Amino acid sequence: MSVFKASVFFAALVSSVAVAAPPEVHVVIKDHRFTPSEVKVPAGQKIRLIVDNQDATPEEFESHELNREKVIAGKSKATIYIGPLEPGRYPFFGEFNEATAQGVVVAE
Ligand SMILES: [Cu+2]
Repeated sequence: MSVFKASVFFAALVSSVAVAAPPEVHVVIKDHRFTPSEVKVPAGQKIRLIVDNQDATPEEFESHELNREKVIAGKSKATIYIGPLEPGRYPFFGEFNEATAQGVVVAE
């Protein structure tokens, strides 16, 4: 490999590491409930929480502990970045259906 080819190769390698996406965790909203209702995530790193609202009505993902609040239209998905988190439990709820839409992120 020439010096030029080698440097292109290493530049590509470094940039692919730099853009590595944070781990993804999926949660479904259906019948005004979160599934799973307990979401385990690794502590100490940024997480992409992808919330798939399969209900026809909008829901608002809200968590005081995670300091997040996001309206998700019916039949659509939203990405919510959380963390890096200390180990612990971080409750969340659906503000539009709080009686049933309850969950918790567990960082460990
Ligand atoms: Cu709210």
